[in-house]
Amino acid sequence: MTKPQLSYFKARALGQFPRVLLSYLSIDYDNNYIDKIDESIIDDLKYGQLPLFKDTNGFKLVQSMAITKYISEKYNFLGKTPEERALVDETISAVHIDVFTFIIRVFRGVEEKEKIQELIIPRFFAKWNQILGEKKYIAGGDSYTLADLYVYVVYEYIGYVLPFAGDLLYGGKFPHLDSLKEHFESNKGVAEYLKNRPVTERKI
Ligand SMILES: N[C@@H](CCC(=O)N[C@@H](CS)C(=O)NCC(=O)O)C(=O)O
Repeated sequence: MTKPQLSYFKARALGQFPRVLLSYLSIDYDNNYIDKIDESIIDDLKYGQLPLFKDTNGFKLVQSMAITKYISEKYNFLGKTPEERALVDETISAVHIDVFTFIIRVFRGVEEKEKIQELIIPRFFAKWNQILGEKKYIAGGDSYTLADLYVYVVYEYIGYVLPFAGDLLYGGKFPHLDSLKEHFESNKGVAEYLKNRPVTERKI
């Protein structure tokens, strides 16, 4: 295997974190779109779930956060000090467990949409905007890390899945988050990924 491979459905959801990461770091990878989990892949899926990352040395890994951390560690994108790395963990947990999961629950009608404005925006997006205004990088330090990438991805994603949330967030209301988005989207690899990202049937 000459290239690492990322397998995930033709959806954004959890696959977008490793896909954007691999693109941002200019890693030449096989972006393997899966229609359904069948016998061709099931044996590689430890818990029967995607995403799956296969490295060039044959190493296989599932769980999106483990995948993004593994790649980031290899490419020095995880933070330089124990404190910075801890803040990266803190941020990606907040993005994945608290915000991403909540977005999906609102999309499915399990949570009330009002909670986006009452809870998710003030508690998370406003805080990240404030941190970026004070420190430039979400995890402090002197360079972008996986924490910034996770915040960018979920900032872009929320307006896609829940357009009303985009109206509450975008267009200068959170200028530091807009600048973060601009940073990632002006990256050549990410721009290319966004251009080629397939339109999905299920809007997640
Ligand atoms: N905690 C896991 C969750 C993985 C997960 O829920 N994957 C879903 C798609 S988003 C899946 O493969 N579902 C298929 C199934 O459960 O049969 C991660 O972060 O990777």
